[in-house]
Order: sequence, then structure tokens, then C-alpha cells
Amino acid sequence: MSQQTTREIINGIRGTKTVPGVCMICPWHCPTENFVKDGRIEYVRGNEYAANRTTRCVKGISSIHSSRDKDRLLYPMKRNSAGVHERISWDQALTEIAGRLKKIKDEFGPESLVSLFHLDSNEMFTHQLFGHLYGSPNLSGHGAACDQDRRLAALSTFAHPLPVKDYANSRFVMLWGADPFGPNEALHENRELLEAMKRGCRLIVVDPNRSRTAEKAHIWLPIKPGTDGALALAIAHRIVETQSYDKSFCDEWVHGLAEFSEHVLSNGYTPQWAEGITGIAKETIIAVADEFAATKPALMDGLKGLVNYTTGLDALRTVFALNVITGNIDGPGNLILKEMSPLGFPLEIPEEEATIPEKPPIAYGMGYPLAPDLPTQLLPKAVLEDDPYPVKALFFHVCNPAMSDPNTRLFEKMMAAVELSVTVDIYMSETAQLSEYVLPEASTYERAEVRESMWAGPQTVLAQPAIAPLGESRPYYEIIKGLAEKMGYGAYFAWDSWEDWARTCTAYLPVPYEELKEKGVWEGELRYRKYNTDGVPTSTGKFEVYSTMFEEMGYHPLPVFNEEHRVKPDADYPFQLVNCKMQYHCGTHTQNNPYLMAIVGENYVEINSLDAARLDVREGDLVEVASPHARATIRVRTSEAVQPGVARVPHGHGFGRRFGSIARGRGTHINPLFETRANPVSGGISFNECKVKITKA
Ligand SMILES: Nc1nc2c(c(=O)[nH]1)N[C@H]1C(S)=C(S)[C@@H](COP(=O)(O)OP(=O)(O)OC[C@H]3O[C@@H](n4cnc5c(=O)[nH]c(N)nc54)[C@H](O)[C@@H]3O)O[C@H]1N2
Ligand SMILES: Nc1nc2c(c(=O)[nH]1)N[C@H]1C(S)=C(S)[C@@H](COP(=O)(O)OP(=O)(O)OC[C@H]3O[C@@H](n4cnc5c(=O)[nH]c(N)nc54)[C@H](O)[C@@H]3O)O[C@H]1N2
Ligand code: SF4
Ligand SMILES: [Mo]
Repeated sequence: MSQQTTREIINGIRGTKTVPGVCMICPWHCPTENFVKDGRIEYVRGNEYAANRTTRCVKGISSIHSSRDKDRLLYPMKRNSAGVHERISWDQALTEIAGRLKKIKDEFGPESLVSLFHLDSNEMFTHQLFGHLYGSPNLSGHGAACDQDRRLAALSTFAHPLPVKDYANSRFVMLWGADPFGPNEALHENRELLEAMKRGCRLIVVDPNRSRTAEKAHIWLPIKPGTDGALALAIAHRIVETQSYDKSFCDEWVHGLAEFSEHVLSNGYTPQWAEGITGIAKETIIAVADEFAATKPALMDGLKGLVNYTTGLDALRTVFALNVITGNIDGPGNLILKEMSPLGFPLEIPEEEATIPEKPPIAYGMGYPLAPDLPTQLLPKAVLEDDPYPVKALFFHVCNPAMSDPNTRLFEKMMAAVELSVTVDIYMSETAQLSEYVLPEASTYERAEVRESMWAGPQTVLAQPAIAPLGESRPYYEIIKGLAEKMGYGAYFAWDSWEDWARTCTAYLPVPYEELKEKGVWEGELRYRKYNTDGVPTSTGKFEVYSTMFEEMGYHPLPVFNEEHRVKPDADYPFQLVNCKMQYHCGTHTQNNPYLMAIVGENYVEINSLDAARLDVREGDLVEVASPHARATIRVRTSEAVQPGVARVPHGHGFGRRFGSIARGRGTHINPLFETRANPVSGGISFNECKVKITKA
């Protein structure tokens, strides 16, 4: 008898059937398995054929609630003249939206539609309908709020937007402003890092706060907020001065080492200089630089703790340059330039049917030609002032910028003024509440999805509907098909079931469709050092520590430490407000989840106990946090993990009128405190550039 799989054993015991799925809670998109009985999800876990294996984090497992949540959106709605949302039919919703979109295109051009999404869920349908056919150049992920600066730094250095980490084979890992053992738990990566550490891999963490990851680190560098760029340049200075870079790798594969070296030496970016800025002793900087240069394989990476400052883009460029000049790129134990699966588009649309936009993407007109994603915090300018050109229609899918963009009051003003707004969500999110039309999507448990996931090699997930959609909710591909039909493009969406387009998308994969469907995941080979066979697609054919892309666009080709745009605490606003994620929640997805809310039901501001004593506040007290822009009342946590002078807030709760019976009224929405601030090159949102004062409420 052949050996049973664990799926078969579980199904035997529980009387269930396994339907492969995908987790939609955080950007890691772990491949999953849903165990179904009588139209109900009984049990969920990770996909045993995928790198994450059968594991899923607490947030992912708890998301089973969204397959049953009575507070979900159940039917399409439209705002009436009194500002109240009323139930309408799908036919009315799609007919009216299609008619309005056609009118807007005729009057203002296709570029006046902006379509925004996060987590990239079945967005190939958005691209076909709103991009290719309708002709808008303004379809964008919500990356300006997320990892924009990291992506631009990676594109300019590696010509690749998304390096991932091969912790498993590493001997030296240095993380800057990233907390993988805290909130950001990509499960297989964390397991690999812990195992590597057991085998002797060193972990160095740069963070003003003693994060979960800093707690586990061999060396924690408690840096002054926003100054990582200076530390990274000082490490580069030491490596250049001691010539401890990988000379033969640089000769063959690195563009600009001479200019980079001259730059760090002549500008005096010494460890001594950095000590005064960062608060990290020069001896420590030298020791870390020497250890990094001497240990192979190594990797250095950074995330939100860098991205959230105007100094973050150049800090990340320097961090990526350090990987490159030491020969630590795309090999075992390095940052890996992830190879994507060969996925096709679901529909064939002839070239002659495409609408070619006459205007460039709006980011160009806003002055951000290198922005990987649209700087959404600047959308109000386009809608309210026609700058750089009129935007008349806003379409939101799987994102909630009313909660996640800065300057919430301005966002609300924009939503009140825009001609047409449509939100597709599974809840009545804050953005949905501000939209004219609200369309209910079927949850991830009720729909199919073909997508690339985050494992270091190519990884396709074929998620399949496990249960029927709740109420009248529909999968996104059916919503877009319905809209396309009303817009006169029905012929291109002429499939009957999701399997028709799923087969088309996955036809190039080296695995039979039936096997992919059965397993739910396909993983290709994790190829290392692909530059040896494929080259590096920069204009010089090399990894660039002197960026020709920046130079061509008139930006400094080398990273600098420029504090010109930085907001620092002062006598009136003595705290730097810094953001982080909440370990047991994700973005604004999870605040109506009873299991997660039982663990943490509201957010809070963390301050050092010395500051708390000075302000005469105790753990659990309410305080008022005021920026020059707005104020918010929030509960205090006192902590030694946060430096004096720093106030740290996890994002996602609050707004006072959050959707859902469990979420409503719990926690504090902090985004009204933030002004509209953009990194001057990437257009990314600099959330941590915020000074506040704190008083007892
Ligand atoms: N549980 C959970 N997991 C998530 C998410 C979630 O909402 N919840 N969100 C997902 C998403 S969308 C993202 S983008 C990732 C983000 O993943 P991370 O970037 O790893 O998450 P953060 O909690 O924002 O961590 C930022 C860290 O930067 C530190 N920091 C603040 N200022 C500075 C500074 O000046 N310098 C340095 N070096 N560090 C600084 C903070 O103290 C904090 O520890 O997480 C993903 N995973
Ligand atoms: N103050 C502050 N603001 C931040 C951050 C911070 O650290 N601090 N972090 C920033 C970061 S890194 C990011 S990535 C952004 C995230 O911000 P957004 O891109 O706006 O994403 P979420 O907040 O996660 O919103 C997800 C929305 O999608 C809905 N949703 C969930 N599942 C589905 C589904 O299957 N279908 C549909 N149609 N909708 C679904 C949820 O109900 C929710 O309304 O926030 C940014 N904003
Ligand atoms: S790490 Fe993210 S994608 Fe994976 S199970 Fe947890 S929430 Fe879901
Ligand atoms: Mo993010």
C-alpha cells in the first residue's frame, strides 16, 4: 500500500476534503490547504507541498473567521443623495459604473481613471480591462505606502524589484529596520534564520527599539531614528578604506566601485562622523564592518524602519551596495534575485484593441519619474486641483487608504469631491464608506487565484474555491467580467468557469494542470547566481553602485546622507513618532477577527518608562498625541524596548467607526497625525517623519 499523505490522514479522521488555497492576510501569500465539510471550512493549514510546509501563522489560521463573518459585505451598495449606502442589484451597479466610466473616458481621457490595489490579487484582470482595453496608465499597487524605497533601491542596484533572503545558507545576517521575528513573520524564512543561527550564523539588528528580532540578535545597534544612511555609509567607508571588498567580483560584475570609493572617502563618511549622527560608537561600526567583510556568505537587508524616512532610500541604496561590493548577491546565503514563474495572461486581447494612453502615468507629471508605484498621498492634488491632470474616477481593490495613507482628512475631502469612486472589498472598510459604489468580493476561501508567491525560487499558487461565496459576493474575475460585458468588451472575457482562464495562465508551467490543481502549488528550481548565465539587466550589464538610472534622470548617482527633508523632534514636539506593525494583526484586515482581537483588541503608543515618569503617565493611561497637524487620544504602554524620545505606534486599529461589530470603536487611528510627505525621488510615504508632543489626556 502506498504511504498516505498527511492530507489523506486528516481527511480520513475528519471526513473533510482538501482544497488548496492561499493566505491573503499579509504580502507573503503563504500557499495553504483548506479542509472542507458540508460547505464549511473546518480546518486550515499551510500547503504541505510548499516551502512554508504545513505551517501558517496565527493571523493566517485565524482568518478562517472571514469565511463565516456575519459582518462581511453581502451585496452591492450605492450612496444615495443623503449620503447613506443602500443595497442595489449587481446589474444596476455594473451598468451604472460602466456608463459612468465610458462618459469619463470620453470627456477627460482614459488616464483620468486611477485604479489602486494592494496584495495583487487577481490583478491581471484589472490590467486587461482598465489598462489594455480602457487605456489608463494609472493602475498601481499601493507600494508608496509600503516598500517603495526598497524597490527603487533594488531596481537601481540589481535591476530587480524584489530581492528575497536565503537565510538558510547564510553565516552573517544584518537587518536594518525590519522585524521578522516580530510582526513580519514569513514562516519558512524565520525557521531558516533560526536554523542558520543554530549553525553559527550571526545576526546583527539595527533598530532604535529593542524589537523581537533585536532581542534575538548577537549585536543590537540602537540607532537614532532616521540615521541609518550615515551608519551604512560609514560601514562602506571602512570597507573601502581597508580594501576589504571582493575585488575580483567587483572587477567582473560591479559598475562604479571607483566612483563609490572616492565618494565615501572624499565626503568623510567615517565611523567617527557617523558616531555623532547615529549614536553608535565608532569602534562598534568598525567591528561590524570588519566582521561583515570577513564572513561569507552574508546578507544585509532593510524594510519599513528605513523606508519610513526621507533618508531611507539612500540608506537602502547603500545597504544594497554593501552586499554587492562584498560579492554577496544571488548566491547561497545572500539576497536572492527571485525568479518568477512563467505565468501567462488569462485572456488574449489583440494589440489593435488596446487603447494607447496619450498621457504618461500620473507619477511622471507629479515629478516622480522613477516612482515604482503611484505616490497615492499626492492623489488629492490631482482630484482637487487637476494637478498634473484631472482624475475623475477612483477604483480601489483590496486596499483601504482611508486608514493606511497619511493625512486622512485630506483623503476624505478628495473622496467627497471625486466624480466616481468604487471600492471592491470584503468588508465595509473606511474607504468603502467614503465611496459611491461598494462591491462585495467573495473571500479568498470562496474564489480562485493564480499567483506568484514569495518563496525565493519561482512559486505558483493555484488557489481554488473551497466554499460558496457569502451572500451575493462575487469573485473579482466575475466582477470584472460583468463590468467588461457592460462596457462592450465582453468578447474578451468569454470564459465560463475560473478553470478556463486558470488553465490559460498556467499553460507555460512545466507541470500538468491536473497535478498543479491537486497540489495547489508548483515550485521551480531555486537557481543561484543567475547573472552568470542571464547577465544583469542594467544599462551597464553589471550591478550598479553608481546608478546610471539615477544619473539619467538627473538624480545623484551615488547615495548620500541628506537630512534636508527630515522632520526631527524639537522643544515643542519632543518625540519622534515611529510606526510598526502589530504582531497579531495585519494592516487593516484583521480588526474584526474575534480570535485576534482577543489577543490584542486595540493599539497603543509605546514610550520609554523614563519619559512616562516625566509625563506622569502610567501603563494603560490615555494620552493625547499631537503633531503640528492633528491630535489623537490613545492608550500608553511603557517599555524599556523603546528609546527615550521615541513614541512607537502599531498601525491598523481605530477610526472610531471601523467596520464590523467586533472592530468598531476599538483603538486609535493615527494616520490623521501625518502630513503628506513623500521621498523626493521615490515618492514613497515617509510615515516616521512626524514629531509629536504627548500629554496626559
Ligand atoms: N503581523 C503583521 N505582519 C506583517 C504586517 C502586519 O501588519 N502585521 N504587515 C506586512 C507588511 S505590509 C509589511 S510592509 C511588513 C513590514 O515589516 P517590517 O518592516 O519588518 O515591520 P515593522 O514592524 O514596520 O518594523 C519596522 C521596524 O523598524 C524600526 N524602526 C523605526 N525607526 C527606525 C529607524 O530609524 N531605523 C531603523 N533601523 N529601524 C527603525 C521599528 O522599531 C520596527 O521594529 O510586514 C508584513 N507583515
Ligand atoms: N500609520 C501607518 N500607516 C501605514 C503603515 C504603518 O506602518 N503605519 N504601513 C503601510 C504599509 S507597509 C502598507 S502595506 C499599507 C497597507 O494598507 P492598504 O494597502 O490600504 O492595505 P490594508 O490596510 O491591509 O487594507 C486591506 C483592505 O482589503 C480588504 N480585504 C481583505 N481581504 C480582501 C479580499 O479578499 N478582497 C477584497 N476585495 N478586499 C479584501 C480589507 O477589508 C481592507 O479594507 O499601510 C500603510 N500604512
Ligand atoms: S505569514 Fe502572512 S501569508 Fe503567511 S500565514 Fe501568516 S498572514 Fe498568512
Ligand atoms: Mo507593507
